[in-house]
Parts: sequence; C-alpha cells; structure tokens
Amino acid sequence: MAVETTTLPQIKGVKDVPYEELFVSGHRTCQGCESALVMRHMVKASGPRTIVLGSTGCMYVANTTYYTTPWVVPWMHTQLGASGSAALGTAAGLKVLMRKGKLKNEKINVIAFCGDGGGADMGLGAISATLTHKDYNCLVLLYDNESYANTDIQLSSMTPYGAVTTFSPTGEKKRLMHTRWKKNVPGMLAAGHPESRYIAAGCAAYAVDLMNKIRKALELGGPTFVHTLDPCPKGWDYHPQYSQELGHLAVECGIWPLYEVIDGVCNLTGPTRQIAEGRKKRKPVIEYLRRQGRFAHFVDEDVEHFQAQVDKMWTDWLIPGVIPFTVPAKDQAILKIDKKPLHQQKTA
Ligand SMILES: Cc1ncc(C[n+]2csc(CCOP(=O)(O)OP(=O)(O)O)c2C)c(N)n1
Ligand code: SF4
Ligand SMILES: [Mg+2]
Repeated sequence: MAVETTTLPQIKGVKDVPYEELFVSGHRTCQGCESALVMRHMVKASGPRTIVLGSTGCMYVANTTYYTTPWVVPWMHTQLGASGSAALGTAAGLKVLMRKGKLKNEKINVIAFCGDGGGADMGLGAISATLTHKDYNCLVLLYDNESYANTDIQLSSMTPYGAVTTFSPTGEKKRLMHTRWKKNVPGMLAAGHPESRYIAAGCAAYAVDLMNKIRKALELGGPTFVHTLDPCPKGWDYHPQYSQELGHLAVECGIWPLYEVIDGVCNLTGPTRQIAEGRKKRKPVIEYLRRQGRFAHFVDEDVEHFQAQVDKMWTDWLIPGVIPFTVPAKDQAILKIDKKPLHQQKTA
C-alpha cells in the first residue's frame, strides 16, 4: 500500500522556522509557562496534518477551558496515565481506516503528550508498551514541569532533589522532605526499547533543537519518545520572565543534558555536546538553584550534594547524563571505554 508522505525537513535556523501557528491564543496557562511553549513548538514542527492527544494535567485543563481552545489541529483528551495507549490506539485506528479505504492514504502525525505525573509515574507502563509496537507511527511527548502542577504542585518522581512542593514542604525539624534523585526517563526508555528508532531529551529554551527532534521522531516513524524539561513559574517559584533563562541554565549547568538516540546511537546535542567536547565550561548548579524559590531553603551542604550528583553524571556515567552505568577503572580497558572528554578521546 503506497503511502503519500509529507516531509518534515530539518530546520536550519530561526529564519527557517514555519510561520504558521497551530497552537494559538485562547489558553489559560500561567504567564511564562514553558510547557505551553513546548505545545506551540511541537505542532509548529509537525504541521497541520497532525492529531494531538493530551492526558490530564495543566496542558489539558488550562488549554481547553469551556468554550475556548488554542488548538488549531484536531485534539482529544485522554485519561491521566493513558498517553501511550491513546497514541498507539489512534495510530492503529488510522492505519485500519486507510487500509479499508475509508480515509485517504496519507501521512498523519499522531502525537500524544503527557505530564511527568501522567507519563513518568502513572503512565510509564503504557508508554513502554507503545514503544515496543514498531508497526505504528506515533510520538509520545512527555512535558516535564517536575510536579503534578495542575492539582497544585505535588511531588512527582521527576521533582528534583530537595525541592519544595505541597507534598514536600521545608520545616524547622526537617529541612529536606524530598531526598530522592530524579528518575532518568529518556535514558531508561532508550536503553530498554530497541524497537523505538528515536528517543530524545529537549528543552523549549533551545527551540530549533527541540523542533528538529520532533521532526526527526515523526520522520523516522514507528513509536518514538521526546522528553522536555519545562520551567514552571508557579511550581518552581520565580518571576515568569525568567523561564527561558532557567531552561538555558538547566542545560548549561549539566542538570538536563540534551541528546537523541537514533537507532541505538546516542548523539549529544546543543550546549551539552559543547560541554562534553570541552568547548564550553559547565556552570555550577548554584547558578540554577539560587534562581528558584523551591530551593530557597538549601544550605551549603544541600548545594554540594546536588553538585556532586550532577558531577557524577558527567564523570562516572557511561554516557554523560544519559546512561547511568559506571564501569570500574579495572574494566574500562577491557570494555575499551575512554573516560576522557570527547575531544581528547582516541578515534579509531
Ligand atoms: C487517574 C487520575 N488521578 C488523579 C487525577 C487528578 N489530576 C488531574 S491533573 C493531575 C496532575 C497531573 O500532573 P502531570 O501529569 O505532571 O501534569 P501537570 O499538571 O503537571 O501539567 C492530577 C493528579 C486524575 N485526573 N486522574
Ligand atoms: S502551573 Fe506551571 S505548568 Fe501549569 S500552567 Fe502554570 S506555569 Fe504552566
Ligand atoms: Mg507535571
């Protein structure tokens, strides 16, 4: 069955970004909401022949208030943990309708989004299952504002170490209520889903990089996954004008590495690549932490712990910020692992 394809070429720079807006005014997200910007970039990159499915959360509730919607493309709500199932079911439904001749045979992009609560906690199993079904073309986008934001900033498995949320307030007896390190969702999905041709981590502060990742995912096809880190003025407690700056700092401090895994090959992208190659200095995490009220209770020892964990991601992990396995020094030669920065490594 021949399929008509639209192509989504890689965007070379901001001048090349499509003018057409498919996520417009009419939403009620907070001022400075980066998750809303992710939605805008996502459909700008995918174009008008796209169906968007969204699980419960800020990007559902604030985007579909009674009688108003910013979505220009077809949009459907799905249950909080169901983005993976909604993506797969819609892709399968379209395939059958096209095979039976009930729909024109053309490429329609299917994107299901979820928050960190809906995707990294509740719906992880469904996303994992979807990433094994290689015959269906669908993208799951996890927008990560590091809390259950819509229900008033509760702790999720993606909330960073020590952050204040409504479930982890700071107090006199206990300064840090939340002492778990953030779950590594894109790394985990990339390592365990060989049928998925594309898994990436992005950030709306690097808009072109993010749009190109969306396009690559849709072009390569099959079930794919993109995870974004989204500064949230309400939950992270900072002035809305600093959202882009915080996105930049998360990447520049090495806390949120940008990368993509294509057919099992990992490419670091943007400033993350520059840091790994030794062309850019990684900033200290204090520059990121001190800008947000959710870390205002941190004392030196908390900052040092945070920095040490991030340093470990860069120096000990098999792939900086991506694959969290460490290899003992005695085995590095056997496994031909070179722990030097990329620019100092021997090439074959
Ligand atoms: C099964 C289920 N449990 C709880 C809720 C209540 N609820 C609605 S939105 C939400 C928060 C979702 O958090 P996340 O997925 O991170 O999205 P965000 O609100 O942060 O954008 C919760 C708990 C629900 N709608 N369905
Ligand atoms: S609470 Fe955060 S994620 Fe939700 S609309 Fe406001 S800024 Fe966006
Ligand atoms: Mg959230």
